[in-house]
Amino acid sequence: MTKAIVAAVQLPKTSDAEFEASLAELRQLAKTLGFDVVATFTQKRDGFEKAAYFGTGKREELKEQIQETGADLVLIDHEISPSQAFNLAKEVGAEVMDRTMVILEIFHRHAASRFARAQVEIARLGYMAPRLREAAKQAGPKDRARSGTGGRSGGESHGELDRRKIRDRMAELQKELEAMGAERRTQRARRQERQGLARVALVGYTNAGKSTLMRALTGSEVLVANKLFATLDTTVRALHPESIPRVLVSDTVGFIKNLPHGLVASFKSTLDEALEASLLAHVVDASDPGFERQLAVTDEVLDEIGAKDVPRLLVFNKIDRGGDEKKLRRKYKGCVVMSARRPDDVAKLREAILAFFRKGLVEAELFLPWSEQKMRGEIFGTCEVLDERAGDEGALLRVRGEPEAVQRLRAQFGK
Ligand SMILES: Nc1nc2c(ncn2[C@@H]2O[C@H](COP(=O)(O)OP(=O)(O)OP(=O)(O)O)[C@@H](O)[C@H]2O)c(=O)[nH]1
Ligand SMILES: [Mg+2]
Repeated sequence: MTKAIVAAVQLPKTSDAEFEASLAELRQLAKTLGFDVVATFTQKRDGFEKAAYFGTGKREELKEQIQETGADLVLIDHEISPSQAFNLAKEVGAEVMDRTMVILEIFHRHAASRFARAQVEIARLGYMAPRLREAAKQAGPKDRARSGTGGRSGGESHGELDRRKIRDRMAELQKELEAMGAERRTQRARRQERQGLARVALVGYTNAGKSTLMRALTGSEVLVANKLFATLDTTVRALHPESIPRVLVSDTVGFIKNLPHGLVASFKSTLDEALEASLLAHVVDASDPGFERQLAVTDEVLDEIGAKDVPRLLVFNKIDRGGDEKKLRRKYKGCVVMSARRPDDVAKLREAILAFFRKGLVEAELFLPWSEQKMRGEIFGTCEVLDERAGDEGALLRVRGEPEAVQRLRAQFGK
């Protein structure tokens, strides 16, 4: 198992609690990648050291700790520059990965669909390009000498050639994504035509329980795992048992603090589909001591991708594990506090979602003569029957449904 040291500089603006929470999260990310975290290494500093992130003395100390623990890898809890990473690695004698690289690696391993894989590859190439440039610069004259004997024309260095390959590959992937995007849009349009337009998207910080709720609400078998970024693709399923109106639920990729910018850009299309939803159910892990920060991060990312104005339902999940229900209700008006483990709570969430979509529904009284009983199936299929009374000549029904459907029935059976 790869042994890793989690390391960070604490800047003056970062509180101890925030710093600790972020380190804990990086340890969790490391675990997701299968690393064994053997130590945590920190330094308080006014800024990152320009050349190698940590100050000179601290780098010596880190080197010693690496030798003592036998660590292979240092994980830095910030995004650092290619030259800082390069210099630090060289000096301490272990590989260095920054937070962005760690997250990209998880996305890379978890990407299952062709679409997600292409998105992650673009983000990774965008991250790699300046790092290759740095490596080429460090290799210096030797690199150029090699390129002179390598039979390559035009005197291009390895670095330049690699960078051109990266650019070409990124352009190729971009084209593929656009083609897949067009295909997805047609599929989506067809799906919406078939199933109506009421849509809710489950969004939120990674590991909040979105996929678990997706399963509970729709009876589908999406992946649930106690890992960060278990879900990378948007899945869409209808609420099950079926509801009036029919509601489509989508499960989406989770967010995290300092989500690499390349990833925000490339996952925008995945999220776009979700953001066409009329309602965002923002799922928060209420049992996590850092839930407020996670909530704020999610709000920021949602703003960034243009979802600021989509109505939200705040869902505090995992309350069986901890959290102060009363306080949450007081502070966040209209929120749902629940546990995905309790069927009654899931039913409450379902009701809250339905209540949102029912706002646009209308009610009507219908009279269905006994001779027209074959229409019962259609009425019960398109509307919610609130009340039914039998009379001599037929049944009196009070129904609620989408304006169009109710209008059609009223034209035929209105009182
Ligand atoms: N105790 C408890 N655990 C829960 C609850 N909801 C989800 N979990 C657990 O939390 C972990 C993460 O759940 P997921 O549903 O995969 O989380 P997610 O939000 O989809 O995570 P990503 O796909 O990584 O964004 C799993 O181990 C779940 O079993 C809950 O209400 N209570
Ligand atoms: Mg998930």
